[in-house]
Amino acid sequence: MRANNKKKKLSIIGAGAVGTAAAQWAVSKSVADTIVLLDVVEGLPQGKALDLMQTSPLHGFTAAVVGTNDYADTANSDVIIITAGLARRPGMSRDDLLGKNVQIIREVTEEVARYSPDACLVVVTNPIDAMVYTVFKVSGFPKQHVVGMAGVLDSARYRTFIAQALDVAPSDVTAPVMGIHGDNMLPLVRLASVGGVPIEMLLSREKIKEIVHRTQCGGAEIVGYLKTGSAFSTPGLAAVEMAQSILRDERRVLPCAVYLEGEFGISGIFLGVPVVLGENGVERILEFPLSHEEQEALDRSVKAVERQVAATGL
Ligand code: TXD
Repeated sequence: MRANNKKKKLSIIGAGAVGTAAAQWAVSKSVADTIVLLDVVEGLPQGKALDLMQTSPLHGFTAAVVGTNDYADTANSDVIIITAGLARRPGMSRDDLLGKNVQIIREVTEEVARYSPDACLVVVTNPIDAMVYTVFKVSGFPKQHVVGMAGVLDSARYRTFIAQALDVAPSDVTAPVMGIHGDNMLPLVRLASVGGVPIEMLLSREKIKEIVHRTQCGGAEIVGYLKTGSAFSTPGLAAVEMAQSILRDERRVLPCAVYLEGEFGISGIFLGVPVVLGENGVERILEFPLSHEEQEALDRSVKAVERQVAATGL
């Protein structure tokens, strides 16, 4: 981490389940000096921000937490996490959300871009790979400043299931996920390891298959339990991990949906790949040779994302 004494501002658009969790994690991890929570619903972000602010004596944090319906309050943010939009209900795919959320995302992007033209935008709203593309096109921001959150969450799920199967500390599991945030995502088996030992040497093929499948359906498993919404704690923390790496120039290597121009043989769409996140946003894409099967799986992701992007009408 590099020293940087400039005061930092993080805004979170959407004070729903994920936005609120993100605000809570951002406060508890003290990632910024000012944290703004914005929603269209009057009173909702104000109430939630006030409640969070009142944790400060217990937590001992000094950040200001502001709840608002006015984008002027987000002005000059360093990072903006966008969670506004509808969430899935049982039986709904992420694609079912597309039409409604593309409208919401257009509006939100125009406003945040107007007030914070230099910000890095971390997009969470589903279907993520198409929504982050929408944000990129509507904002006109450089590609380094627009990034989608999905891989950090999917990888956290993958790591959790591996850790449970081997009864080891989850933080010692490395397990990257690439591709679309959906059934065609690619949890990489070859590169998953525990303390540096490949999981293929520790777990049976059947067990690995089961873990990969559970990771791919990880979102639906939670929607199935919750019924009225989708996962929020880990998505909120995943978005904050990304924001933190940018705000503090940590240069974390995280799987993120970024705009590809030839990397992995893919161009013109956002897709999950390993990237370095630092003060300039996407500092670098870590490109490496894929096996034939991995490339095939990634190509299936590309097709699915291209279908989504076509449906945005952009
Ligand atoms: O991995 C991932 N990327 C995801 C994505 C993981 C979990 C959730 N994911 C998606 O995030 C989910 O499918 C949704 O599309 C978003 C937000 O999920 P959340 O669970 O937080 O949804 P809520 O609780 O319904 O909150 C959405 C909020 C709600 O308070 C609305 O009033 C607000 O968004 N909203 C708006 N805010 C500002 N401006 C506009 N136009 C607006 N429209 C709705």
